[in-house]
Amino acid sequence: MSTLRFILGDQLSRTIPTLDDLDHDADTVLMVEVMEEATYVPHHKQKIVLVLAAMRHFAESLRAEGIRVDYVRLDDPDNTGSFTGELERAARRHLPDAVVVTEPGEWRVLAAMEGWRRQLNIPVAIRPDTRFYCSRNDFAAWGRGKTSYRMEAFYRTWRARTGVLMEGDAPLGGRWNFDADNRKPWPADRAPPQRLRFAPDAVTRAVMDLVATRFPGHFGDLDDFGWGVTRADALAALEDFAVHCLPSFGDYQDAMRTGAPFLYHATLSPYLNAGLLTAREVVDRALEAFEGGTVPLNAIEGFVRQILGWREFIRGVYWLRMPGYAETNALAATRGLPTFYWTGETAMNCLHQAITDTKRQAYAHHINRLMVTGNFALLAGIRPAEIEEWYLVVYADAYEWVELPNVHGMALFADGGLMSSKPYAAGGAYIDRMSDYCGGCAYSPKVKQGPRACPFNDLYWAFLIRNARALSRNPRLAMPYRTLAAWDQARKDGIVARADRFLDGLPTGYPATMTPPA
Ligand code: FAD
Ligand code: DLZ
Ligand code: SF4
Repeated sequence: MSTLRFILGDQLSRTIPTLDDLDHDADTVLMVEVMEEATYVPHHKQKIVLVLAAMRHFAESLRAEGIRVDYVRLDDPDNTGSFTGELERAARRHLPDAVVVTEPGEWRVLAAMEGWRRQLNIPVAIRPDTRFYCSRNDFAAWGRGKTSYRMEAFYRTWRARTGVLMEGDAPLGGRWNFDADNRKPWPADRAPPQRLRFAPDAVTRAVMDLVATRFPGHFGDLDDFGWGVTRADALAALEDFAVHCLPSFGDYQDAMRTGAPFLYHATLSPYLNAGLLTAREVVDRALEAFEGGTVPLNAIEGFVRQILGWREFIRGVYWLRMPGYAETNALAATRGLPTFYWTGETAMNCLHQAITDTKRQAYAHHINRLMVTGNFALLAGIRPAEIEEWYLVVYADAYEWVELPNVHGMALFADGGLMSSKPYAAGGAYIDRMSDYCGGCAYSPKVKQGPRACPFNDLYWAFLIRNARALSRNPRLAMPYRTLAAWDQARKDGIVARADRFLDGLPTGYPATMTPPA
């Protein structure tokens, strides 16, 4: 019995179920570099480099174990360009008795996988992905009967189930949530920490050349590529984070600072999502640091919440609600995406900084994603599909299972509150409090009208006015709606007119230098 074991670019884990029961003598592992995966959205150049270089290294590590690997490169002249085409070709080469895969991270790919049995005419086993704390079935059981899902409730249940940061039935330290301690702005005199980055090796440099030649019109710079591409790199990044950054992770979790995109964040999501690290080993290493006494409770709880809470919850919502989840547009948002999302060329310094960091590093931390680029898209009423595509393109860690609920549900409220109790809408004062961006901006959050007025302020109030029917009864928005109720109609009309004038003046669509999606 020979089995063809197909491993995708975000399944680079030795523990991937595809490799369970591998027969070294009879089986072949298949890995394929295909144009379809690089172009179904025009991914950031660094994301393509990271995935392809990590795939090549992973294949080598399997070969070093004596495993037979059939690896198809992007520039193979016979490459058909798709998972399905390459699997068909490989099945003709190897004549396997069966194919084994692990469920993918995107609905689009699962739909293709489900056709493989018929197309290949041999058994195809799609195994559940066991690299998460919460299986799709367990999440479905937890969500049964609920009309909305809340991360906090999920997180408490899973803390109790796993025993992480628990003292018997109670949360360690007497509280489930230390978020209130985790909102310190970055002190002006504090230097950002030096972060561990990785110099590209020969394999990575060859992929960088390939990407520069084949995808010149994709978003993003290659010059600063510093991501790890091997399991050893990912473990080193985890170690560096646990020792040097985790102790301060909580305090400055929401802070933003010019020219310092990483601060004390883990920068581990590209490795977790590609499979170079598992959630359990990241949480276990963080807990070990906490037990060693170097990490305060607000930091470890804040970090565990991100992985055991948010990451698992987001994945659960994606698989429970897809494919219909992507189709909702609760706030009827229809504007095109401003061109500055691709170029970074805008006088709004917060957006300029967040987008420039993103171009340079294929990274921005959570608050930049949520409260700068996400907040603008929410307030401006950008059509969900357009801004969702942007998020899927620009980040090294972006795969639809994690990108979509974060954007559609958390940033845009396009699901009407299925996973958030209110939209994350904010004016300029929030960005001013949490960053140093406003100091270097052509606008000021303190100026309410005229050419220096921060556009976020009118956009914020105009958003609430426009969406009053959908949002004014939300108890968590009672305060701003009370403020609005005290304003006369002429004042409100003026705000909406100024906001519309500002938005109507923004060019939309891809710049001429970029490749639109295939
Ligand atoms: P840290 O802040 O140090 O957090 C530690 C880890 O927790 C991360 O590595 C990540 O695995 C996990 N995590 C934290 N928050 C979330 C979350 N909301 N959802 C899922 N995992 C989380 N994350 C992605 O991995 N891919 C995406 O495509 C993605 N798109 C996002 C889009 C928007 C609009 C928003 C608001 C958030 C998005 N996130 C996404 C979540 C989060 O911003 C990133 O996981 C985080 O910035 C990654 O950097 P880090 O490793 O330094 O994270
Ligand atoms: C993101 C990506 C890219 C750019 N290229 C490949 C590839 O050539 N081969 C591959 O197996 N995977 C690639 N990936 C990751 C896939 O897009 C990812 O595995 C699917 O979206 C399923 O989650
Ligand atoms: Fe952003 Fe407004 Fe601050 Fe400028 S003034 S950086 S636009 S929040």
